[in-house]
Amino acid sequence: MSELAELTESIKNGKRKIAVKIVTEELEKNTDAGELLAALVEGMDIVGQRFKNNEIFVPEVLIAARAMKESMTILEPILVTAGIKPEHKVVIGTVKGDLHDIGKNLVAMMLKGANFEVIDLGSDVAPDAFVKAAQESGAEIVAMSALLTTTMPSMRETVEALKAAGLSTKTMIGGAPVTRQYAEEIGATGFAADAATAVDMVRDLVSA
Ligand code: B1M
Repeated sequence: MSELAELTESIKNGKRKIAVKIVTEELEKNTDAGELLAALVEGMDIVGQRFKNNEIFVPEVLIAARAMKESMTILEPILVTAGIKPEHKVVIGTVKGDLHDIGKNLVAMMLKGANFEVIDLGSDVAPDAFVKAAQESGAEIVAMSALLTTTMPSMRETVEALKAAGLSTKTMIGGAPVTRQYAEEIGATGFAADAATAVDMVRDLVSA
């Protein structure tokens, strides 16, 4: 098996130390940083697919994401020097009044794994904070998570606040009580039921 294939495997299986070792050694051998990034992203893509198919669950995804994150810590400065940077930005947060951030963090990690620049505003994020972040970053997408039925209206308020600010930013929503029908009702651009689908959705939205 080639080193790149082994790197993909190590992410897929959440083998953090092996992934970090391969990235370090390959950089010493002057392997192209872009190729290493592609191998890492491929590993996270497989993790996303397996999660979507219920073949693995949240803990395995978190372990893989940690392996990805540590590998990226080493790779990132090299990518920056080489001028390779994420092409698209996503602002993400859990909406106002809502402190649940485990699902949102999972979505953020998977997006980073897919090489998106993620501006994570955390939880309990007010509509105007989403607007400010979208304006300042120029992100193409604002992604919102809600776990409480009582905080879902804040998604509508955020969609409206973005429009009122004259931004053409696309919006994606998700979280256990959120449905596609609700997304349509409030005028959100997209809905995703899980973190892997969220990555597919963001890819579709930025290429549309
Ligand atoms: Co809370 N809580 N909680 N809670 N809590 C729920 C959500 C609840 C369903 C439990 C219950 O009653 N059965 C219930 C909500 C009822 C409702 O509104 N329908 C509830 C309640 C009522 C509350 C409090 C009000 C309790 C109280 O104080 N009386 C309170 C509210 C606090 C607040 O937010 N203001 C509260 C507090 C908490 C804790 C702080 C203790 C803790 C949160 C810790 C944290 O997140 N840092 C907590 C937890 C852990 C839960 C449960 C047990 C687990 C949620 C979770 O993390 N799931 C939850 C019950 C349950 O779901 N079984 C519950 C795992 C996570 C990976 O899944 O977030 O759904 P999830 O994310 C998924 C998808 O939804 C999707 O992708 C993820 C992975 O595939 N997804 C997106 C999520 N965001 C997305 C965004 C996207 C796309 C997909 O695009 C942008």
